Amino acid sequence: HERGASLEPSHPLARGPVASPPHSVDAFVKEFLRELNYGQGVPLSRSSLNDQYLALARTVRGYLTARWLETARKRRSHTERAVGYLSAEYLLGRQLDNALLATDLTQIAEDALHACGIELDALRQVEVEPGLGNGGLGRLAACFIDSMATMGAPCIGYGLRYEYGIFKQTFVDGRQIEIPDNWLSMGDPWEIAHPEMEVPVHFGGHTERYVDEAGRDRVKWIHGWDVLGIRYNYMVPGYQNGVVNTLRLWRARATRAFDLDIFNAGDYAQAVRSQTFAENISKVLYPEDSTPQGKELRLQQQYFFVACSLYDFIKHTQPTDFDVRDLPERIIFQLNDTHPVIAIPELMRLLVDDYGLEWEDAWGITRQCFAYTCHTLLPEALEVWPVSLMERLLPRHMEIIYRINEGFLDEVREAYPGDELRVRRMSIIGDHPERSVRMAHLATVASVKVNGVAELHSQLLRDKVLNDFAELWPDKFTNVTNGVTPRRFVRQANPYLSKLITDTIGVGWVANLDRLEELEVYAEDEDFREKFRAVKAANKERITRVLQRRDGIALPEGHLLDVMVKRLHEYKRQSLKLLHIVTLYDGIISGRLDPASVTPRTVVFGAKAAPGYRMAKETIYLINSAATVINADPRVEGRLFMAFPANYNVTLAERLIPAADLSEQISLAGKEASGTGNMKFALNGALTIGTDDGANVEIRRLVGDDNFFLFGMDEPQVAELQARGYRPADYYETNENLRSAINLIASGHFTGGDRDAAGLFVGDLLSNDAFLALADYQSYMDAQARVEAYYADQEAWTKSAILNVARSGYFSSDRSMRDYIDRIWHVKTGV
Ligand code: B1N
Repeated sequence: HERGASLEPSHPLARGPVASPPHSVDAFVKEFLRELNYGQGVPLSRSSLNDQYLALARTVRGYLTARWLETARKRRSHTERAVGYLSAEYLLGRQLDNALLATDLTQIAEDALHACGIELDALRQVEVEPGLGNGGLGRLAACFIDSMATMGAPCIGYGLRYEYGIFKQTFVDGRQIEIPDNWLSMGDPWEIAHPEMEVPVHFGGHTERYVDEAGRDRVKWIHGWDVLGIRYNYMVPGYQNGVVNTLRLWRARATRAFDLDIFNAGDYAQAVRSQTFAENISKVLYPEDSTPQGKELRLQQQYFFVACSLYDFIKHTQPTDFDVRDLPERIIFQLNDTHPVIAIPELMRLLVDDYGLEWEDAWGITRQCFAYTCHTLLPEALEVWPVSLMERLLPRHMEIIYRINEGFLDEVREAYPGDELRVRRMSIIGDHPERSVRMAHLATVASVKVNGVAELHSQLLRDKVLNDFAELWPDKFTNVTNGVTPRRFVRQANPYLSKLITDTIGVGWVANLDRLEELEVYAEDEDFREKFRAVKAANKERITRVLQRRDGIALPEGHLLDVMVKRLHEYKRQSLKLLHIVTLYDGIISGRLDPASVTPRTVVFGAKAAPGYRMAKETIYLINSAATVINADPRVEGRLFMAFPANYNVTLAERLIPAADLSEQISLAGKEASGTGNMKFALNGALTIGTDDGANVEIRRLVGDDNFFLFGMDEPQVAELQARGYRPADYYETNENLRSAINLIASGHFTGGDRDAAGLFVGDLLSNDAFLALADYQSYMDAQARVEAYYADQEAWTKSAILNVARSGYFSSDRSMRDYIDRIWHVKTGV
């Protein structure tokens, strides 16, 4: 990639903008109008909202650019180790507010736009959030890169620039319909494309052995076909610290060979079709959360972005005289789940085939360059790729995996002579139901460290899922409990609470969240509690306006706001939440429950179902159906209300979570690896009703039992019940309220008399109930009764809510990053 200038790189003119534009309203107006006039090519008087948004975004980006170039220059000039965060998903959310906050330009932008007759808030609404992730895993990646920038840690995020992110959800007659998320259609002002920086990526073909000049046996990969990786850069600003890191996402483009086909083959239409084939690789995000489908295109995506990223790191971020033997001193690649694990054989291929290193040397290097985070415990979520597919798509990588496995299994045999059963369990290659590569095993073998995402999860990884590996390498396993960025999820999402906090304990907490503990004493301060309640009330008013405008939903006033937002999955048990509401409703309409005795409550759901996940979609339909019937039934006397706004996303989360009183974290114990929504709610002063699962365990320990509604079996009890033989029908038969609620659903009461519509849901609960909703039902109902009683005492509730905020500083993703840095990465921080 030729540089285009003849000036020395050190020449002042060659070094980029010397400084950002001044932080003043006048300067901002000038920059904004320049972007509008010269960038969009319109005068203010004829500009559309989209013109104005794009100009504003570019203006703010302009303020970041000098810092970004400076951060990159500093990083190039010394050779300290960096983190290469490899993730197939980044669920970034809207960028504008975050960039304004990072540069401390919010007020200036507001005033400057005002001078132009524009409301900042109107432009905020124009931004389409980049939804390049499914749920917690993708959002975690976004929080982590935010924290690394804020801590001044050297990090490049690598991923895929999907043309279509997570689908847009709508409801038609209560059923989920997916609409393609064409997020780029209005232009993305935050990305910087480099179409000239193409990275070649190869697929298919076969391998050949040859002897090189030195007489050594070597392997050549004769590729079947190629694509090009096109680089897109995004700035990742630290919070008011002058650091701007890089997120680099890759788009697939056809090679010129494809273009040539147009002339050679004579079949123009076919040539264009094959171009589309290559470019399909970065077309769409797979919408399965937790249960990946073994689709060929998905493996292509994984290899594509990882191959681009390794190549880019070695060739474009390191000096030209860089020696690959020094890689471990320069980089640690963090594998965000198994999705990027193909990077391991790819690095081996680069070192052995391209750089000519001996196998053992290459393996020694590779084993120092990766660390692996596992995000699940569900066996069906552990990625495996059929050997047949790997051989066809990545024949050289398959050979390398076999060789890694040979060496590894020798190690196992040496440690456990004669234990062939263990060897088979641990092998990177599995036999059932077909020969396949177990990506979690490959990751564990090659990584410096393997971590789970909450204490319980890491313990279960060691004791169950990866037990053999933990026995062989006990020191390899560690825990890093997840966290969330306080910039987006407190400071931006909850400006009222943020102001109250700053007024009370001063500035500085946004980048040092432990300081929230200074709020603890104010739980006893009546005046503070009053203000705290006023914040909640204001946030409820705000979400009421948002849902009215966005969804036409009219929230009732004065209700307990009970929120369950997360992907729709059986293990998360939205079904249990539905059973709770239906039980209350059933009690009221059957006369067993006086509506006047029911705490007025609004339950808000937000959840997308994977498009092919039938049970999840039936559950959505049932929730919507129940909402329609319950909300319209006068016998309820307005004491229960259900809302299910479609298309729950980061933007809605930012509005909804600060308004919540009650956070629903009710997964079956042992199934939710961590959860991160749970942390966002606690930090915004909601009380949790939850099981002993994932990070709930740590939340409860920190906020205290008195400020958390625990229910349900714990993980050992679950394991015990399942070993005994779980029979959901037993619970149905012996629990009258439960039976009556299920019967009401089965009767078709909510589905216009259609019993079949509820059939799948009810049938499964009674005969299967893989996630033991019925077993935890009574305990959940009892806990909800405790919620009602406690909520009646507003002073006590407020105290608990304040203590949740004061004691949740631990859940900052800054703390998670500190833990990764100290235990795994060992990189330097500071600006
Ligand atoms: O990762 C989050 C955790 O907080 C959640 O508990 C966990 O469920 C989530 C395949 C996944 N685990 N696995 C996925 C997503 C997409 C996909 O294609 C798996 N997501 C999680 C952050 O640690």
